[in-house]
Amino acid sequence: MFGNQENIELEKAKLVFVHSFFTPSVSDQFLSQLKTEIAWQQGEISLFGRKVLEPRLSAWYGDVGKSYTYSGKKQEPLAWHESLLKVKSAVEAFCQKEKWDSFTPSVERPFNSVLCNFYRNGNDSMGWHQDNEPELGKNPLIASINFGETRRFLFRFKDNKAKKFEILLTHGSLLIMGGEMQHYWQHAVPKEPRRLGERINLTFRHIF
Ligand SMILES: O=C(O)CCC(=O)C(=O)O
Repeated sequence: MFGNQENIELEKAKLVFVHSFFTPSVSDQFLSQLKTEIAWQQGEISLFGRKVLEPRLSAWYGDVGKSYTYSGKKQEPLAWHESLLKVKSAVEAFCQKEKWDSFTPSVERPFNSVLCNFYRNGNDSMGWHQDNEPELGKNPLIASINFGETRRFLFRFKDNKAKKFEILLTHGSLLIMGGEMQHYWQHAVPKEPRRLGERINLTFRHIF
């Protein structure tokens, strides 16, 4: 674990990327367990006044009462299960060793929730957004784990979209977004129709 760590300083943001946070064989196991154990659902969003299905499956897990409202929908948490808790403790142990600046209040406390996303193939995607809902606190620390197909993860500066950055999220990798990132930067997972494989992403969060 923890091979190939990169610390990336962006304007108003800190990123940590660990290419091989989990080994390929451990990652294979998590991928197949999570695929069957998570209660995947395809949610609906409103787009220009029309209800459309989200281009991916998702599920929200967490401590009792830690609900999360995004895209206009309130999600009540499902109860943690073993695979999610195993990933969570590895990620927490890593985050607690790292130095995070004072803009990141949640690092002293464990993550208490996770948004799980399942991309069935390269036609599934996540549009531009910021993780800035009020229940995440002022400057959230978001830890994102990836299993399965490699996908591009794009960043753009909100007030100057020409400022961009991108990273390839690979099988077993960990990406942590910290600092003031969610105020100044948006992120997205674009469609990549040539990528055929399945991908699971878990973003651990702290809900206040
Ligand atoms: O699938 C990913 O890597 C992105 C997930 C994401 O942006 C989110 O959960 O807010």
